Amino acid sequence: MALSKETVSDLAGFLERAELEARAVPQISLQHPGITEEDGYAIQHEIRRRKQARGTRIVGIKAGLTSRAKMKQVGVDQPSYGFLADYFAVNDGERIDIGKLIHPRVEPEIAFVLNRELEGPGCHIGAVLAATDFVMPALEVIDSRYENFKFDFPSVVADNSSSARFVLGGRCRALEDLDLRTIGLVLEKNGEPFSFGAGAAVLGHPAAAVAMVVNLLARRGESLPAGTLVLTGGVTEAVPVAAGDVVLLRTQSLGSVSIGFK
Ligand code: OOG
Ligand code: MG
Repeated sequence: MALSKETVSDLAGFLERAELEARAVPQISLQHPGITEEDGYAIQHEIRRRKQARGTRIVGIKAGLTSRAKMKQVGVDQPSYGFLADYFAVNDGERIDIGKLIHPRVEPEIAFVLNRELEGPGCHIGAVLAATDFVMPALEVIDSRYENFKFDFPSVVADNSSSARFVLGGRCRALEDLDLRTIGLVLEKNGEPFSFGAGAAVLGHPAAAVAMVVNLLARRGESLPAGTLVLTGGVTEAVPVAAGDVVLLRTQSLGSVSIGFK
């Protein structure tokens, strides 16, 4: 760790205020050039602790930057994780108030719900598949708190991997008859196709993203309890949105899910 406990606490307050006030701030590594990945997670976990202390529930976890398309879009070449708070959840088809966000983007993801605890280190795809209750298609709304959506790895980790909102929809299905690697999907904005992908874009298999998160959490002595929702990361690049836009995700075998902005 390069940062003191006080600095971690100050930066957690700084980034959480930016989130709650929907205000872009400079990337924290500009002020703290020596900041490490471990510092980034310490800040993220401090933001999570503050929210929980105020009564916010943590409803899941997300993997970030798990596909080439996503890494290329933001210029970071390493996967991360972030937490999902109760107020991030949006209903399928809902139109959300864009004024509460800074410069949102929407990305297509595959969500897992666990029926058994997963614990690392050494968690692998087999363990994840054995512990999966069902999968569903999801849209994640990301909203970096940094000016111009620009960041390096420790900065985005500290900013809870840009988490802002998410919506689950379509059909929930057990894994038995699905090959998540070859499931195709189309992301549309306002009726126009924007991007296309298949599950294998996410670390070769979306279950690998769940294992990755479990193994990263193990470094802090944490596991994922039964019932946890896990978003496995954007399959394609994310689409920027403005008021009036509607984004629809169509998937092969898992149905569709949408979100709008007003
Ligand atoms: C970082 C968050 C990445 C994903 O699915 O790749 C993420 C970002 O792109 O701002 O949620
Ligand atoms: Mg995401």
